[in-house]
Amino acid sequence: MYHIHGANVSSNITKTVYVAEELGIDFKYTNLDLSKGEHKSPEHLARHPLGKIPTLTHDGETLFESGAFVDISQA
Ligand SMILES: N[C@@H](CCC(=O)N[C@@H](CS)C(=O)NCC(=O)O)C(=O)O
Repeated sequence: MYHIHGANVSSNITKTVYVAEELGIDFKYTNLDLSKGEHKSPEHLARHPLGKIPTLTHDGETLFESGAFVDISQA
């Protein structure tokens, strides 16, 4: 299953979720609380070295850059 980590803050997260929904991808969504610094936790820094969201994890690999999610969804 795909796993998106995001936060309710911007279109970068919204478009990632929209693309996953539009493609009918089975995914789990976890909302990170930026005010608590959850995006800078060691766990999230292992997914994204700059501690940003959104991230897309699948089979132990994590992708980031929401524009890249949109690009690969069109492949
Ligand atoms: N170009 C990246 C931008 C990622 C980005 O800057 N995300 C923001 C939220 S939209 C973020 O993580 N902000 C928290 C921070 O930089 O600490 C993308 O499109 O995924």
